[in-house]
Amino acid sequence: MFTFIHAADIHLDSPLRGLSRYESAPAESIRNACRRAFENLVDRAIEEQVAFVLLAGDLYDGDWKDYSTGIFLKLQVGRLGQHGIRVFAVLGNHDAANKMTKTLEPPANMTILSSRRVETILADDLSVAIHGRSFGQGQVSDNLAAHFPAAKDGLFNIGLLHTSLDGREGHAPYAPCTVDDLRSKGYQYWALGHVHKYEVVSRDPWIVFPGCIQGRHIKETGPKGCVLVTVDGGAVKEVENIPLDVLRWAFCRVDVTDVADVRDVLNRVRRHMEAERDVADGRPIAMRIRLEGTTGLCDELAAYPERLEQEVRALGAEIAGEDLWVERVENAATNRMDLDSILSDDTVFGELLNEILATPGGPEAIGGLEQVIDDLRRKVPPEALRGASPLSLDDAEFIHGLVEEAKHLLVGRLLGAGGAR
Ligand SMILES: [Mn+2]
Repeated sequence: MFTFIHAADIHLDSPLRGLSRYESAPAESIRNACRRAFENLVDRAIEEQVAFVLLAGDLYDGDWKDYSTGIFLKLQVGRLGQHGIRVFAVLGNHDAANKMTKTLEPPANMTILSSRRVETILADDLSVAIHGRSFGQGQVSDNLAAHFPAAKDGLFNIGLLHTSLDGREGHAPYAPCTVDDLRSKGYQYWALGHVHKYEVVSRDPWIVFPGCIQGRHIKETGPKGCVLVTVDGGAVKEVENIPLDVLRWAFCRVDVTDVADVRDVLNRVRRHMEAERDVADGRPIAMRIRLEGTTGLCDELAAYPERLEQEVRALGAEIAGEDLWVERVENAATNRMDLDSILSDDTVFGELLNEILATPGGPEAIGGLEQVIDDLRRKVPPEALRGASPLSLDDAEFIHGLVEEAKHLLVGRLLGAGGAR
């Protein structure tokens, strides 16, 4: 019997895009989170006395800024080496062979499989064969799995590959292949990477995406880590998902249907915050709050987004101190009923609201808007144009969304100020 760890998508020293927009962001702890999570992986591997560690691509986020990234890796993989633990890795689209201009010799106990052909490594002492192939360039559209050899009889066969499989939402389609392509090889375990969310694709054979080891932005929510695989008698006995993350991202959708007042809204937000804090197991949390549902309070909430956001931030501080950072507050609550009745009123106020809401969202349809966007493009810092939620000023759909938001903010303020109450 032996165990191994399968991890992927470490994205060491991934740059923090967009975070500088938030003055309250715990940028330093997010910056270091991937390194801390990798240290956790090494600690766990030593503790479990695993036979080896598999890294299925995107160990690095891209070309190193300096050599400290490589030195960090040497240090951590070196710790594994001191305990006789080997590391087998393939390169993915982020750290493909042709992307890395700075390199260091890999540590003696680490093998990076070839990007030119499928390579098979035999660990005779364990009766294991590891078949894998690295990405030679960032964009691989070939089916790499097709060239993997058939399983070696009498051995525990592992396929190590960075792939989007038959397509996964939010992930570029690299090295595409089907579950049947993998199944046809007769391996016992496929150690995949690229998809940042934990997924057991199949149990016969085992085909697993461990997910990334540390969430880096609001699209990477929930626990992140690796899997610990136990092999007994040439077959997988157990696959355990192990969290390694040091900071957790949470996207909370708070239903505010029928709330009585702002205090009521905050009470509902509080319940979500407390629930997330309780499952985070002492880790700091970066949280986005999105209000949803239908409420008579909608306009009041929409009219003063800054105040709402500050109330929510203050609540986060009350509940978990510096361990809860509110990344953003989104108000998607609606108030159809009230608005509908005013819009059908034959008053000047009703007409005004109708006119605002009828304004088309395209920049070409609103006089002067294109000029405003041009000005904006010159003024915003470049990092605001990149990252997980960039200001996509050239994206018509994005501009449309902003115009819609502005319309509802305006209508909310008008309803609050005059007509409705
Ligand atoms: Mn990838």
